[in-house]
Amino acid sequence: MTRLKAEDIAGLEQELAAYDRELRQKTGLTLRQIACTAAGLRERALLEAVPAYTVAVIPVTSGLGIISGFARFVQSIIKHLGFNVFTTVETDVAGLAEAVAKQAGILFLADDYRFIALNLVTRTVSDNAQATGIGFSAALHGMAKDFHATPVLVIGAGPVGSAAIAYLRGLQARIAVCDLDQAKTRPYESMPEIKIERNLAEALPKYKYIIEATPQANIIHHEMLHPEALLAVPGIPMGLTPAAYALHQDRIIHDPLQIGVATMLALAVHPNGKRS
Ligand code: PYL
Repeated sequence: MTRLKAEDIAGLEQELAAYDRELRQKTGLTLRQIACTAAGLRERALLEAVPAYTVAVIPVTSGLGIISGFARFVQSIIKHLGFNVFTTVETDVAGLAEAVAKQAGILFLADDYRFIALNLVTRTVSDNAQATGIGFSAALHGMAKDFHATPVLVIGAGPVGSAAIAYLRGLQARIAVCDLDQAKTRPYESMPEIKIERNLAEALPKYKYIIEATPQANIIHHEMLHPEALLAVPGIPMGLTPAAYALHQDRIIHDPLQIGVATMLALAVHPNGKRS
């Protein structure tokens, strides 16, 4: 997982409403609808859960420490989805105690290795990498519409990419996967519905639908892409070069945290997609 920097998220809190409009325009879904679609629950079920939960975001100082603005941005995404949320004054263990003392039922906290949402009532955990993989897959599905006729190339079979593949399999999508590390693609060699692409440059122009889930920067240049490519690009750094992003940005879904956090919340509220 690539660690965010303060500048990656600076000012995005004020742009959440505009980002939500951009998502609606590109995918036909709002941020909350993407999260609910990915988590397998109706938007009404999420909204009905609002009175049941106060959410706490707990800053964590371990490892490389606090990322300035991280907790506040996570809080703003959760508030944007309609939930009561606060960031604890205390950090770490004291922050956990403060969150429980203030009746929080769902806790969001991240160290340098894991970012989780912990539901104290249902005793379940949702994970940012898994939520990001399924959230961006749901967003791409909203943009692409015909997954059944057209294969999706997943670049990177790490925690985010493998979650995306699992979600796409659930949609009976046609899937291709490419990863430099053959150990990451080996689990898919026995799956007939998944094609393994060994060479990214050769594969890219063949695919209209792409999920770029690698920690590499600048591996996708404009001329490598299918002319009608639609891309889901979770997190930072972005695999596309700035020039490729500028040329394609009306057909790209990209953010550092928004879709992942929104989907974590939907999963935390209804961990196994209980429909109601
Ligand atoms: C959750 C993000 C998504 C991509 N990389 C992950 C990352 O940057 N993780 C580190 C988060 C550290 C947060 C810090 C704080 O401010 O509480 N412990």
